[in-house]
Amino acid sequence: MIQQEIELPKPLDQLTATELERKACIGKVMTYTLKSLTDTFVNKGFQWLLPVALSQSTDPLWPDPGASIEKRIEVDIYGKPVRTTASMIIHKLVASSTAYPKLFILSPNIRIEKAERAKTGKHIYEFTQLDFEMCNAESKDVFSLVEDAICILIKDLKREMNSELSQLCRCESIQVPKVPFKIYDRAELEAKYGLDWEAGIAEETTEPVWITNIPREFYDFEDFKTGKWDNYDLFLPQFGEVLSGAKREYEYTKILSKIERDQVKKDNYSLVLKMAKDGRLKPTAGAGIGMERLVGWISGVKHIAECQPFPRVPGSVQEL
Ligand code: ASN
Repeated sequence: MIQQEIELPKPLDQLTATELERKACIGKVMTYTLKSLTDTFVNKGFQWLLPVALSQSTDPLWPDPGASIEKRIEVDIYGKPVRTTASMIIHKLVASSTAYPKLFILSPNIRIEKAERAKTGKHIYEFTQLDFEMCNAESKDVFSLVEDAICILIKDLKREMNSELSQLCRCESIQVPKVPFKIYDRAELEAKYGLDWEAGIAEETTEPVWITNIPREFYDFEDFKTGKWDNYDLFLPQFGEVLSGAKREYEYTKILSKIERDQVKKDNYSLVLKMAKDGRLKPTAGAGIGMERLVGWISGVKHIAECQPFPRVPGSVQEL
């Protein structure tokens, strides 16, 4: 895809009066989006967990061809190494297998993306996921939950945020999608569009679509017989990926063999391995919605850091 030349979002103190107005407008869309989605999850019986920032175990983000992490942050506290949260996937597996069968978290994720990703418009080095997990659930349960949450959100936004959407010139482009969303297999898309299938489908589709069967981290379910992955991304038209998730692995031997295959450090995952070995890890499914991406799509931004009060553009560090 031809990368459009985009201006990088500036910090608050450098914005003109008009730019501040636009910023405030996007801020209102963010507020309403957070309200609508958290209401939907609470109404559907999910418990709202608070996030953590430092843990021994975090998302390995490996092997994922989409990941481009320049640096992994590790510090010592109380004589032990901890990492900043890359995603709360491991916490979700443990929490939804024990005290919180249906949970969600507004989780700040730190991923120090390579500086050359500054102008993709889709990457920021700190972002927030609405990360959720359900015990004894499958992919189809996640699909219908997310489709419902997005339709409620867009319907309500069009009613309650009409003036903001019109200020952002998004009244026409944002419509309540048709359900169920179409499902595509990544292998099919690769055959059609080649390796740049992500850009291909994002440009072509006029409705949100699910993409399944994407090879990635050990915690997503992989059928060893067929080689297919029971996982998914949600792609938005003219935008791209806004959510990723999966049905999860919960069997000890599979998790162990995948960790070893991927050459991921086993010591960082000893708790989840022990729980799986003891039969205490349950079959769950879930996903995480990138909040800046979702609101960025709704608002029609060129760069998702426009949705952040304090932009986290790869390669640049500001005072705030
Ligand atoms: N939140 C994602 C999931 O639920 C994981 C990630 O962000 N890497 O699968």
